[in-house]
Amino acid sequence: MAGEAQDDCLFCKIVAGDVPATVVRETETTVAFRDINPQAPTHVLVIPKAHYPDAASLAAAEPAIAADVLREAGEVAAQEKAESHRIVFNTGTGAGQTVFHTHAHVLGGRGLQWPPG
Ligand code: DGP
Repeated sequence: MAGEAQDDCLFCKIVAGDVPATVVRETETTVAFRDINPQAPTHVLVIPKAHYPDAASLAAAEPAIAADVLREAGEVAAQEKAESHRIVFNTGTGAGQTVFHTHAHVLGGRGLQWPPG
């Protein structure tokens, strides 16, 4: 069923506590944890606890939870004192998505170039 945990999903395992992560925030619907391969001094991933493969499918099925993810991304930036920051949803392999469980990257703590590579 849509939104249900997937046995083969790394981020579902982090939600379940079966894979360790450095969690910085948690709500009823979301978890925020540090990226294992940080690209900036602040690099936190905000995920919905429910499994949806990308941002668009989450927003279509559960718009309130998509809003929770965005709000939490802002809260992470504030908590990290990253006033200037970037919130990114890579979508599709061509855009660099490697984990197919919706996640917002929150990047900050250094100057960020535009356009990204
Ligand atoms: P993306 O490439 O947009 O799908 O981002 C996936 C991110 O997930 C990538 O920046 C690295 C991160 N990542 C992969 N495996 C783990 C893990 O086991 N723990 C944590 N904390 N992050 C991970």
